[in-house]
Parts: sequence; C-alpha cells; structure tokens
Amino acid sequence: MNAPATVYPVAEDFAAQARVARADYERLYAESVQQPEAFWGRVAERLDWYRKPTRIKNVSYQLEDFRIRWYEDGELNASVNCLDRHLATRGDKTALLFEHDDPALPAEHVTYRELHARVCRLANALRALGVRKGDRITIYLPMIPEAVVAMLACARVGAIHSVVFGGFAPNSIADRVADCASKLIITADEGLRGGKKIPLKANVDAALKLPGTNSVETVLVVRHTGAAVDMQMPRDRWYEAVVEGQPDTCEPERMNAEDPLFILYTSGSTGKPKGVLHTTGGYLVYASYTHETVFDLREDDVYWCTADVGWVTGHSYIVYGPLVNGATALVFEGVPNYPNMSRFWEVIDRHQVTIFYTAPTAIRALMREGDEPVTRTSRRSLRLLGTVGEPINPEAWRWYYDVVGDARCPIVDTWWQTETGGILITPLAGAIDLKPGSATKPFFGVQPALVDANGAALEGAAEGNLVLLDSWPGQMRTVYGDHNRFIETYFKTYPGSYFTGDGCRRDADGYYWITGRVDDVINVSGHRIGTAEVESALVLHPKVAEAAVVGFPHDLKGQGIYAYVTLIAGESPSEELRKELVAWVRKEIGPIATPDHLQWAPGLPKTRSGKIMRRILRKIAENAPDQLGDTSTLADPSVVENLVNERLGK
Ligand code: 6R9
Repeated sequence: MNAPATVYPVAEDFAAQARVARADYERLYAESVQQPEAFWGRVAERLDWYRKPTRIKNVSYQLEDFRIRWYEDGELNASVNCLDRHLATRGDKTALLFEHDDPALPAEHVTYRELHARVCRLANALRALGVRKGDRITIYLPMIPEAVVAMLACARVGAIHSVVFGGFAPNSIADRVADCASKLIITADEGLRGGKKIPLKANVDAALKLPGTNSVETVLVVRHTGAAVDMQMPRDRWYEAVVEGQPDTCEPERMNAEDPLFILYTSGSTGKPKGVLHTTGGYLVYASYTHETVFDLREDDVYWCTADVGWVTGHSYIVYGPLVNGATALVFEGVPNYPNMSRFWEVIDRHQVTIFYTAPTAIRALMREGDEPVTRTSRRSLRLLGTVGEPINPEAWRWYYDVVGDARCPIVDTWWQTETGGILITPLAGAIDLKPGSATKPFFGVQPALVDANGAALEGAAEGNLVLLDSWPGQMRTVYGDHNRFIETYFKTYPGSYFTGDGCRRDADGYYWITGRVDDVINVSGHRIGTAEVESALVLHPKVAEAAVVGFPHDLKGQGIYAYVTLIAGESPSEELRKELVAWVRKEIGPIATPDHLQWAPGLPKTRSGKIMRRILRKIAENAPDQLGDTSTLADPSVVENLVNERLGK
C-alpha cells in the first residue's frame, strides 16, 4: 500500500526530562481509557475550583439516552483560573508578549498582574452596560491584547463570547450575531495585517444594517490605528472611555462546570455555520492539560502559536491553555511575509521563543522562498515545533524539521477540531517516535477507531472514516440553539460514536494518518469552508442559476475552492463576469472563501433524482478525467463530457 515511512526516534536527551517519557505513555493511556473517572478526576485538580467536582464523567452517546457532562457538580470561573491564581507567584511574569504588525514598534509585555487589572476593568464596564451571566457577546478584533482581555472579561462575568475572525465580511458577522442574539459587540477602528488596513468598525456598521441584528445594544470600539470611524450614539462607545475609572478588581461570577464558556462558529457540510458550544470545566481542564503535556511546557518557556483568536486554535492554545498554565504567550498581529520572508524567525530570535506552533500552509509558503530567509536567523532558542490545521506533507515536515528546527527540535503534528476543544491525536515528544506526515497516536482518554462506509469497524492496518468511541472533557456540548443538529451531524452516521468528518489511515504500528475531510467541507489553508456556503453566496447573484463547489488539491493552501457556475438563460459567460462572481463571494463571505477557479457549467452532472454528483466534479477539478468512475446513474452523461472538454481546454 504505502512505502514504510522514515521514523524519527524520540531524542533521548528530550525524553530524559520530558513530562511524559517513553515508559509513561502506554501506562497512562491505559489508565485513561480503563478508568476515565480516576484519571480525569486527578487531572481536574490542576484547576482552582470554588467547589471541587465529585461527579467526573456522565456520558452516553446512545441516541435515546444522549448526554455529555463532565465535572457536572463542580464550580469555577475561567478568568480566575487564567489570572487570579497566578498573582501570588507569577504576578510580574509576562502573560502576553505582544508583537505589532510593524516590527519597528516595540513589543509590549503584559504581566499577569496587568492583564488581571485590564480584564477586571472591562468586566466591570460590561456589567455597568447591563451584561449578565449567559448573555452573548461578539468579539470582532484584530490580534491585539484587547482580544484576550475581551474574552477573559466575558468569562469573568459569565457572558458567552463568540469571536468572529477579522477576515469575515459583514454578512458573515450578521449571521453570527443573529444566530446567538448577541447583545454587545467588541471591535476596533481598524485591523492591521502586513501593513494593510482592515475596516473592522465599518464592517460592523454594515453588518448591523442587515436583518436579524436588532439584539445588539452596544458596540465597544478599541482605538487601534486611530482611523476616523463613524460613531453612532448612543449605540457606539469608545472602549477606552468605558473602562476608564473602573476598579481593577471585579467579583467573578461563580459558574457551573457545564455552564457555557463560548460559542465559535464553524463550517459544516450543510447549511449555515454551526455555533459550536463549549462549556467551562471540561474545556479548561482539557485545553490546559493538553497544552502542558503536548508542548512539554516549562515555567520559563516563551510559547508562540501563530493562529488567530478567531479560530479554535487561538482559543485553546493562545488564550485558555497557556494562561491557565501561567505561561508566557506571544500574540502576533502580523503575517509571516511582512515586511519580509524572515519575519517569523526574526520574531523567534527577538523574543527567544522556545515553542513554536503554526500551520502547514504557512510552512509550505515559506519553504517556497528557499532556506536563506530562515538560515540567516539563529533560532537557537527553539526546542519544540508544532503544526495544526491540515495534513502536513512529508516534504514540508522535513523542511520544518531540518531547516527551521536545525534537526534539533521534535515536531508535534496535532490533529483536532473546533468541536474537540483540544488536541486529540498527537505525538508526545518524549514518548512517541515521529513519522513525517502522521499525527501518530491518541492523546490520553481518546479512543479513535476506523469504520467503513457501512459503519463496520476496521482492525489493524486499514483506511476508513475516523470516529471516536468515547468522550473527553473538551468535547463540544451542543450546536448553539440547535441540539438536534448536533446529534444529527456527529452521532447519527455511526451510532454509538462521534463522527469526525475526516478520513484516516492506520499503519501497522498503530499510527494515525489523517487523509482529509470526507464530507463537503473544504480545508483552505487550514480554514474550514462549507461548499454549501459558497454555493449559496453564488446563487444570490442575479445572473447565477445554479452553482456547485468542490475542493481540489492546491500546492500552498492544501485545498483550493473550485466553483462550477450555471448562468440563468440569456446570460453569457465573460471574463468580466467571472471576476465579478469571484469578488462577489469575497464580499458575501470574506476573503478566505475566494474561489480559486470558476468554471462555467452549461449543465451540472446530476443523478436522475436531481442530486449533484460532486465526486465527478471533484475529479474534473483535479484534472483527472480518466478517474470519473461510474457515470451510469447520470441523468445526462453529455454534461460531463462538456465540463471535461472545457477543463482540458484551459
Ligand atoms: C484545530 C482545527 C478541523 C479539521 C479537521 C481536519 C483538519 C486539523 C490536522 C488536520 C490533518 C492535522 N486538521 N489538524 N488534518 N492533520 N494535524 O484546525 O480545527 O478549524 O475545526 O478544523 O482540520 O480535517 O477535521 P478546525
């Protein structure tokens, strides 16, 4: 099947002082799945609880008796765990190390004490504005310390935050605000990335003109670039003005472990993005425990995760995991290629970063620039590297290992999802030999299995769909406002287990190799886009009759977006219209959903019952017309011939 992969054995010097050494992994893993209550009860002691949980796990994936509850009688506050409990021992330690987009500006060091004070001031201001436990607050901010402050201030007063990535357009903001009936939005005048300005406040203004957004009473605006923005009084308030004069202590809300902490919208195979809901106790235990264990965290580490707080990686591994652990986390506003291709490595040298966690798409883009932008920097401070977001091709893995890490630093290829709250399949650098391209083995408590299309379990070396047989504390609890959709999406396909939506291979050593999504989700540069979302944006255009969207292999992005468009009768294709439609999707959803290819389709391949055959469209997009497979169920086979000819004609 596949040639045996090269193995990079655990470095013995790393293992000698690792948090989890070779001998520990099998033993702890066995305990974690055989006695989950004992194991996760012990792990939960890492948090500060008002009331320690005695009921650890209460889970059933059976549809008639469905429930997922962890630590259900425990009480705690997330911001207290991220801040207050460090004040005595780590008050002057840097919590956030903020590196501006512009490298000429000095980095800011926000200590745990300062961060605590800033969070408390905003939390008091939120209460003064009428925010109460359970209210939803939308955060639409750039990668600046206020984004972290805003999340923790919500947690302090028990409000549920919903962070919306700064690259989303007004329509996408409006959908997310409307879905959870957000009461307040925290944004900034503008964002800044690679020297380019992003009109955040103007986007919020446009979003709030759209239907369904009446729930918003207040918009807090952080002055970041200083640009002039429209302030609509009394709705819009300057952030600085509302926090000014607020006390720098704030009584935290006492939360049940199963009270919601946040909602994060993510794309699925159908319909609008889902509001993935995470709760407080289990999520914090899992995010902090995986962060400490997977990254082998030490007190003096300088830890840098390059994700944006608009994605789950930013939630778990910039904010909650590192801060619960009292770590120093670097927050970077900019992009890897500004002002030059060495930016990542220069930041690493400047701040003596020891742990670096980024996405394969960034690695591939930087690899294309050759070794020199890397090798002209030192990077001696690094000791551990990580990746997340999509499968990493072995070639990029080796470059990351040899060139970026100077063949000194283990790489943890971490597989997980917005839904999982934290890392589920990953190497532990002191315990598990590495194979480039494999996320290797399950983390403690995680029970992966492979099934075929009919749900039959596959044993040993095999390839199939990846499911998880039991719960872990960081698992999402529901789709906000639509519990049925939660159960339908994840627990109906293979009854009794959680379906990940990913395909996966397991080799003879029991290593897992994620092969990518098997549903209608496209993973573009590590960002999830539902084909249905792009299709509905396209058909909103007055000249479009029908659209079908698929993913196709893309050298840099992993997957690109390929759109087939049928125009309404009387309209004819033109280069101008093609550009207009591409720009239209950007405007409707945001730049991350920009189609890479748009092909005119006089007709789409459909079954006799009218179902679009995406399998065929994927093969045409991949330029593999010899692999179309069975086309006998098509209503009109000539449609396919036309599409293939047009594709080859390009
Ligand atoms: C954390 C995050 C989840 C999807 C997931 C899978 C892909 C993530 C991966 C990976 C292979 C890895 N994915 N990490 N594929 N190897 N190490 O990315 O969450 O944005 O929800 O995406 O990303 O396909 O199902 P999210």
